[in-house]
Amino acid sequence: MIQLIERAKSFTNREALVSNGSSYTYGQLLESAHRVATNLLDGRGHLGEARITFLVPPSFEYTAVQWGIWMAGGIAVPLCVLHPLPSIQYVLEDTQPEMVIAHPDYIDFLSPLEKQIGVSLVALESIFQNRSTTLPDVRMEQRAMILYTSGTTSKPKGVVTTHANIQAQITTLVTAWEWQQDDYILNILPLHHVHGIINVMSCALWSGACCEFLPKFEAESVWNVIISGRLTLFMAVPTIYHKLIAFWDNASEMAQEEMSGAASQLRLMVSGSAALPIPVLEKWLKITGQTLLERYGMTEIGMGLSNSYRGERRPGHVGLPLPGVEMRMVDSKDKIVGENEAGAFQIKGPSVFKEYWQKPEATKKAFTKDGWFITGDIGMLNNGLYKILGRDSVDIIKSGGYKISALEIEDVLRKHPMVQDSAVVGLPDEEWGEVVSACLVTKGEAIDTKKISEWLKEQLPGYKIPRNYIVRKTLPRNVLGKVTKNELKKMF
Ligand code: MCA
Ligand code: AMP
Repeated sequence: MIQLIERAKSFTNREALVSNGSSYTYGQLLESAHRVATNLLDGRGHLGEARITFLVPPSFEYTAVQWGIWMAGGIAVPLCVLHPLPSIQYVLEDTQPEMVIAHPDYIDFLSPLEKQIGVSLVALESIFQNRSTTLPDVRMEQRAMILYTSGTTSKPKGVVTTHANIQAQITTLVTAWEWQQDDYILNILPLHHVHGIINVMSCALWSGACCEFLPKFEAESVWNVIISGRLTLFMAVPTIYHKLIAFWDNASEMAQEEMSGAASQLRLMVSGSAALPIPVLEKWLKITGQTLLERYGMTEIGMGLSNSYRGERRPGHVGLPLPGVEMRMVDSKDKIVGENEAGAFQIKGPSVFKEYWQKPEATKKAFTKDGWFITGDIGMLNNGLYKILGRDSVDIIKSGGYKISALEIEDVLRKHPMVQDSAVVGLPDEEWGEVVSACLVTKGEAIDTKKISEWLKEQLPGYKIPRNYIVRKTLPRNVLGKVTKNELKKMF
């Protein structure tokens, strides 16, 4: 039994979702999800963990499809509406789905893949047809979702979570941040990552609260919703707070007062997915009276650490382990480190993912022999609270809250006919955290980097496109021939 969905039966008349100007109750969500499940089953008893991919913008329909897949016993694989066709093709080839459910706006975009890789494309309307059947029993240990995350390998890996993992990821936050039925949250994040799916949407639905979708982030629209007074909670990545501050800075004094007054009324505002710069925290406090609650998470673990809801929220720190999360810090020899020493974060608990999709070797490598998940993040316990110091790999970039693999971009760049070699790094940036930057070695001819970006956009999502380029005759390398990325950063 999936408790997230079972619980909704006790909230049937409450408002669950607001999307595209309409409001939907929990009863409507359950009914639509049941239809989706029936159409997916199409006479079968259980989907038996078949992968169902879907390309649907954040909306009531997105949630009904996700729940319908779960009710029928399938694995939900959300696709990103911002991704170009090759990125989608990669996920489809990797998950071998039974079908791709497509919103009408994306049918033409996806149709070449029907022929190319033989995937079955199903229009969104057709799985909402009015049919009903008895639904299967779905076990908590079953695989429920695959989300793609970039790592230290070139191509993203599918992170598989079970229903039990998802439930643990939700309940720890509901407890720690005191979610209640009367809460109302705005989702402005993409729904192919944990932050939007779990922290915002699923925590609201677990609690009998309401989640409103804005399909695309725009500072003005977010401020208008805040001014409306209907929000009790808001969660976003640091870049979004930076953009909201920039909008506030450019507004008239009267508008600033209205925005500040409304924002001060929320019961909680959270920042995460990337380090929250202290100047952003301080400016937000100055203009809204709100101390942002910073927390730390990862696709593989959900949320791990959080500053306190009722107690101290210390700038530059990510707090303490959430309920149910075990955490330790070790040195390079796997020896536990003490307070004020830098160490690598390792995490255990029911929220930790099951496996990387069809990558047993990568899964094995991600855990210690005694079952701790190796996050790759380096931190320190400082006066009772943890802080993040960085990552163990220079090949991972965080930009706008998205995790990006430098190796993936380098591999694509090397396929360009004029590029002989490339190295990609993240350069610190106030707004984006880091900005993707590339050093190119050309095959002799002069190169137009604008054209390189345009060419890359056909193959990679916008947030992975380099914003800075330099062209050099060779890449800086150490005696072993490895590119010295810290040297390279200095060259920009
Ligand atoms: C866009 N632009 C950028 C970047 N992205 N410039 C530099 N670096 C970037 N990364 C530029 C575009 O080229 C464009 O420029 C302008 O910004 C607007 O582009 P647009 O695509 O419209 O951007 P946006 O919609 O304003 O996006 C900013 C955003 C977005 C809303 C912050 O990046 C976002 O949704 N981030 C959240 C990602 C997320 O949910 N991560 C959670 C991962 P021009 O105008 O010149 O063309 S889950 C996770 O990390 C774990 C579990 C956790 O802890 O939460
Ligand atoms: P993702 O793989 O997209 O889920 O990104 C997870 C990574 O984001 C973590 O491993 C951290 O490196 C980073 N991250 C998440 N929250 C924070 C935070 N509050 N401060 C610093 N880094 C963070």
